[in-house]
Amino acid sequence: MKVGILDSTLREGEQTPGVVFTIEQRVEIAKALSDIGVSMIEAGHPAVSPDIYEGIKRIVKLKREGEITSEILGHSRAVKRDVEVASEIEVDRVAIFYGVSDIHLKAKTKTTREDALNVIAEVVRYAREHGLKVRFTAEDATRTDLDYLVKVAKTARDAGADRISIADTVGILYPTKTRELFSYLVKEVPGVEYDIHAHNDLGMAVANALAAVEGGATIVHATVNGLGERVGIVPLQIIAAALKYHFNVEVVKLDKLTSVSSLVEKYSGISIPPNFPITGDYAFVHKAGVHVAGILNDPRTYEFMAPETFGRSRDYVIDKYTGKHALKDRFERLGVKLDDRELEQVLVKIKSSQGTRYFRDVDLLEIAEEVTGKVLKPRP
Ligand code: HCA
Ligand code: CU
Repeated sequence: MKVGILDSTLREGEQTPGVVFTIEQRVEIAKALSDIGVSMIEAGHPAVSPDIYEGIKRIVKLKREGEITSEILGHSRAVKRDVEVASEIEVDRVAIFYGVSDIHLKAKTKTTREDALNVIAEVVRYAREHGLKVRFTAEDATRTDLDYLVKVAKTARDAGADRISIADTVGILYPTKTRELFSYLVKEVPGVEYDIHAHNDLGMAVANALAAVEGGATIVHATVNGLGERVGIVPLQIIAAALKYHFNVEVVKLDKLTSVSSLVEKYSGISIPPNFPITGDYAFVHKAGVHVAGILNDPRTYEFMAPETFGRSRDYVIDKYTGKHALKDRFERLGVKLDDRELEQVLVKIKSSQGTRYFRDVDLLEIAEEVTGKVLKPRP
């Protein structure tokens, strides 16, 4: 299966409310993304501000020097000025977007369907004349009349775009529909490759991205931690894990995802919740007695993949859901030997406590001391 990742943390991700990256942070993030092996980096929309312009320039320079290997893209409206800026900065590819649904044509560009095709053809050709590779983005593609979307794709292709991004701009797709849409486009408009840009408004971005890949998309847009407009797009860590699990493709170095996620948490100021898949604090932490007993026998009982794959380790918490297996294991790790009866007594105390969220190791030792009447020293 041929599939790669376009990471858009620096473009879509910076469109998260409150997120701004400095030039240095942009460069560091791009470097980290290239190091883990993303195929493409959408480094920003250079016409937006001088610091984004400068950031992309620095990233392009690292690309020239061989420090970054991913293809570097600049985002661009379908206006000549934006294309000129992208060309000036010498990105590898310009990504030109145009809202093609009737809603966008009426409310934003105030163009007719026919005129929009002319604009798209003209701007794509203009970019090609400037020596740029072109991805054309059909913005709001998923609310666009299908016959018209086919015309749009053909127009962009014939004008010289070799990639087309199908943007689910407001996140309304669901998987079966996504797969159908991509299969149809691949058949009706061959000769270009397709990207899926899936927003997460209905919580299905990752599922839609997988379905698009099944339908023939060869690039999935993602951002680290799922950043992006409103509720964001496909999180890089989740799609990478899903592609590995389902299709055995490693689109990035999986064991580096956690550090990249932390880097972007730090620079974006947006922390992921503990129950976030793959890189969240609890992604590999177990709780219920039955679960912990299971993983202590064979971790596959409650883990879809080993945490080590992602540079993480497994853990479990002790509270009133805990069973004897977990408790025994925890005390063994602490270097404390309790017999069955003592373990039972500790467990009774844990279960009869009310409202205690966690029992830390010190709490457990304290309870064990009460039960045994001995002073227990944990293994150093
Ligand atoms: C935007 C629009 C976009 C473009 C996606 C793409 C969308 O915010 O400028 O270029 O593939 O969601 O439609 O992010
Ligand atoms: Cu978007």
